[in-house]
Formats: sequence, structure tokens, C-alpha cells
Amino acid sequence: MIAGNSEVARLLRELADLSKLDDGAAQSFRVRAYEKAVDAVLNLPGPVADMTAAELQTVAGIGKSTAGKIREYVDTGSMARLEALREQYPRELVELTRIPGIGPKTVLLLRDVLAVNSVEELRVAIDAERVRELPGMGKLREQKIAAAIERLGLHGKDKRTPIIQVLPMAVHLVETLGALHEVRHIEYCGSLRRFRETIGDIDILVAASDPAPVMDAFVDQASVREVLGRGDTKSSVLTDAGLQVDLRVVTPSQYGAALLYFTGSKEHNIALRQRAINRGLLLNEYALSDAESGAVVASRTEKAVYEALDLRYIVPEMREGTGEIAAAEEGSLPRPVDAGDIRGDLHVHSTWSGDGRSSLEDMIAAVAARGLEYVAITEHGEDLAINGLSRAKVAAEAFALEDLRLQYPELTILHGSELNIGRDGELDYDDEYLLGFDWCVASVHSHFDLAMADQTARLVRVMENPAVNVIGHLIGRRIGKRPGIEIDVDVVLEAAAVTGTAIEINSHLDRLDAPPEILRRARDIPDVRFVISTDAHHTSELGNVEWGVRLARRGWVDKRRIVNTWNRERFLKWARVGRR
Ligand code: DGT
Ligand code: CA
Ligand code: CA
Ligand code: ZN
Repeated sequence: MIAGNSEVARLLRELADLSKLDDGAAQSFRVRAYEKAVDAVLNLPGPVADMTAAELQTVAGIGKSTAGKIREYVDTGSMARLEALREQYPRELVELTRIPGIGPKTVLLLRDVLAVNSVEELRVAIDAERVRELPGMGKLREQKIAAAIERLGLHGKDKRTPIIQVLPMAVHLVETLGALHEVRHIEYCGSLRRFRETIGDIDILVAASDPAPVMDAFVDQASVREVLGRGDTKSSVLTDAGLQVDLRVVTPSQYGAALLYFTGSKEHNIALRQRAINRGLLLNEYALSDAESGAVVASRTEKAVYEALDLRYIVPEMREGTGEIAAAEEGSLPRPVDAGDIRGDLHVHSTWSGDGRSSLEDMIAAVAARGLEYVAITEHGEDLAINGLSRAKVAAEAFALEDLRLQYPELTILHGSELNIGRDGELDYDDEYLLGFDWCVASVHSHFDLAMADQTARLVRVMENPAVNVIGHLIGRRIGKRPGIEIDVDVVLEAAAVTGTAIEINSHLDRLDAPPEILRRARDIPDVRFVISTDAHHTSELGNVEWGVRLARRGWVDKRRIVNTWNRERFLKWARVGRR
């Protein structure tokens, strides 16, 4: 295989990083030389592999020694200097340099004085208060480093990354590899396809006529920091962000069985395999086949495999091994919602809110372009510092909306508000005034640390207000950053049912709130209604509805309970009843 430019650039970057440690300085002459060469190689107009050492040296930014190393790699497939450095500075040690506040000198001190060779060992040393004793360190820096480790989630064997950091990368990979002409089908699988809110690693499955070019393109991605393993049909890499990506290539006829296998969960797979055995069949990552003759029964699509096991298709978001197979068998699985089912967005901001980033006109135009039937514009209520709207502004926006209704006669535009739930469940404006809005979302934006009983009480009080249609982002969490409020889920859901207040399914990847565990609890309380909303602050966020839809599926929410799948007439009638 011919070494690609981005692959060479990646190795030079690794050389630079390792040289920082070797020189004990982030900006030594050697380090700068390698870093310059990285840019130079990435900017070459043609393949680096076609250039002689002499030609390489004529390129600005590539010196004689670096040119020699590049040729060595192109000719032999390895670089002696790099191999030696990798030997001397193992990956776990290099990982330490990703922690803010730890430079190459500190890494060497940690290693030589405290025998710390990994993030895990660093945590132990911090707990023992030994790091603060290093020269130039002290208690304050030690605490800062501890906080940085927590924040980065760099610790533990089963470190998990919030989905918002993983999904864009996976989508990009699927697009890039999917463009290769050998690729027939491609999808991300694993926990990401099941839409877990934190991800261990990315799994990508490809069906291709020829796996080799797919593997080449995969390990040659610019974002790849290290190739952990490379084979004919499977490879693993580590990205710059420290995330592992596993790639598996199968033939098109195996794709359905492989997709099922690599999507998991493991528990779901095991239950399916047992079901196959009970029917005299064998299920593995390549096919469902007859246990005796070995003849393939189904393998091309997931649907075919489920069908051959006498089951309805189960969407990936429900494959956690928590009763979905029994439910599929008895026909009690909730009807999954699709993005195409959503007819309105009922939590949308514009620049009238202090934190909105698209104008009201742009927002409405974008909503209309998406073909929605109704929308609620819900700027922040006046109690939210800076971002909220005074009554004068609310009145002014009402005028602006009148104009827009004339411009977009097909779209029903509700004038709403996103109210702030106060410490004891009080709301912005006054009760009389609130009934003047067409639609009210009420959300927690403060007092996250109250005791469970207090949190529950403030939510219940708000739901009793006839102007409130829906509780926005129920627990107020930020995945991986803020845990969200503690509530008595059953009491809150019961109150939602009794008062006719819907629970929002907030689509933002940072929130995914209410969490799926809470949504699932509502299965037993059939009167609870839901709203899938984007909470968009910019037109580009309206498309996030796709994530809200997947969260709803993961929470086993039947689509008939989601009010914004209803047609305009039915929805408006419900919205008015809810307001009494
Ligand atoms: P993660 O990466 O920890 O967020 O979770 P997953 O579910 O993506 O797990 P991963 O990456 O280890 O494996 C991907 C899928 O491959 C997994 O969901 C099911 C399948 N798989 C992996 N190991 C096993 C196994 O030992 N048995 C079975 N039946 N399936 C497995
Ligand atoms: Ca995975
Ligand atoms: Ca994996
Ligand atoms: Zn909002």
C-alpha cells in the first residue's frame, strides 16, 4: 500500500509530540521542525510517496533529516526514530500531556520522581497528596489538575464520552468512507446507534465489494492519532480526541446479520441467539442459519433476521435487553416515532431572547421550509437575567408575529413563552398575563441543588398552573457536565397526567432531557403526553428534532402519546384544553 499524505502527516505529528517529551520542552528546535513538516505535507499538491528525498527537501518546511524519515517510511513502512520513541514513551504516559496544566517537563518529573506512568496512576498520586510536593507544583496546581482530569473524563478503564462529542465524528466518518465506490452500505453501530447518551467507542460497519481500499482510507483519516490494529476486514484506531473507532467490513449478503450483531446490545444479542437455538437455528455475526445443514436462513437485512425469528422489527434504540423481545413477541412494543411524524416545533427561540442566534424572521422561514404545520415561538420569560423578555418586548414581538402570520398563511404560529420555574414553583409575569400566551413551556434554569422533595414540589405547583402546557427539559442536566435535579419521578408523572401537562423530550444532544429512564416510567401512566422539541436558538438547530425522536424511542414512548405528531386541529384543541 502506498503511504498517503495525511498518514505521513499524522506520523510526523506523533513524532513532534513524542519529541516534546524527549526534549522536555514543547517548543524545541526538533519539535518545531516536525510541526512545520506536518503543515508542509498536508499542503503538498501531489502524493508525498512520489517524491524523492531531494525533491522533498526543496519543499519549504521540510528539512533534510525529516525528508529522510519520510522516504524511510514510504520505502519500508516504518520509521526507526518513531519506533524508538514509541518504545521509550508508551501511550499511557503520552496521554498525560492531554491534561491542561501538564507539560512535557511535568510528565518527566511525574515519571522519574513518583513513578507515575498513566492517568490512573496520576489520580492515585493526587489522592495521596504526593503530586503537590513536586518542584514548582503546590496544592493549588494539584487541585487544578485533579479537576481537569475529572472534566476531561480521562480516568477509568471504562471511560465514556458524551454523545455530543461522538456523534458528529461518527457521522463524518460514515460520510467520508461512504463516498468510496467500493462501499455498498455503511452505518455506525454499537451504543451510538442504540443512542446511549455516553459512548465507549465508535463501531462502524461497512458492506463492500473489496475491503482493502476501505481499510486504507480508514487508517489514513486525518483525525487518526494511532492505529491500534489493522487487518483485512477489521481495524481499530485512536483519534486525536482519544476516542477508539472499530471498523468492520463484511460482504453485502452478510450485512443485515452483522448490523444486528454490532449494534448490540450484547444482552439483546444473547437473547436473540437463544431464541434462534430454540428454533433449531444458529445466529452469529454473519448469518442466521440452519443448525444442522448450515443453510443460510436470513442475513441480508435486519428485518429478515427478526422475521425469521418470528419477531417484529425492533428499532436499535430499544435493543437494551430490557424486555423488548418479549414485548415484540406479544405485540406490546410501543409504536416508534419517526422524524417525518413530527408536525410542529413547540420550543423555539429567536434573537428576541438574549441567547437566541437567528432572527425571528429567519426562524419562521426555516420552520416553514421544513414543512411544519405549527410552531410555538417561546422566548425566555422576564425572570431570566439578560435573556428574558419584558412585557413591553412581549407586546412588540406579538406585532412582529402578526406580520409573519400574513406572510406564512400555511403555518400556524403560536405566541408562546419559556417561563422560569422559581425556587418554590413561582413563574414569571402573573397568572392573568400568562393566559394571554398561546403556549407556555416552563423550565428549571436555577436552584439545581434543592432536595428531592423541594424539587418535586416546585414542579407539581407549576403543572397546576392552567397556563403551563409543558415542562421543558425536565431535570435540567447537561450530559457529562451537570447531573440535573433530583425529582420523585412517579409523583411528577402522576401530576403531569392529572393536570394534562406534557413532558418535553428535549432534542439537544447536550441535554436529551427527560432522560430515557424517566420516559420509560411513564409507560404505566397512560395519560401522560409528550412533546418532542428542539429548543432551537439558531435555525441550524431545528434539524436536531431527529435526536429527540431517537430519545423518544429509547424511552419507549408510543408515538400516539406525542402531541406534536397530531394534526393541527387535534393539537390546537388539546393545547387549549390544557390551558382551560
Ligand atoms: P460501548 O462501546 O461501551 O458504548 O458499547 P457497545 O455496545 O458499542 O459495545 P462494544 O463497542 O464493545 O461492542 C459493539 C457491539 O458488538 C455490542 O453492542 C454487541 C457486539 N458485541 C461485542 N462483544 C460481544 C460479545 O461478547 N457477545 C455478543 N453477543 N455481542 C458482542
Ligand atoms: Ca462501541
Ligand atoms: Ca467497539
Ligand atoms: Zn429554551
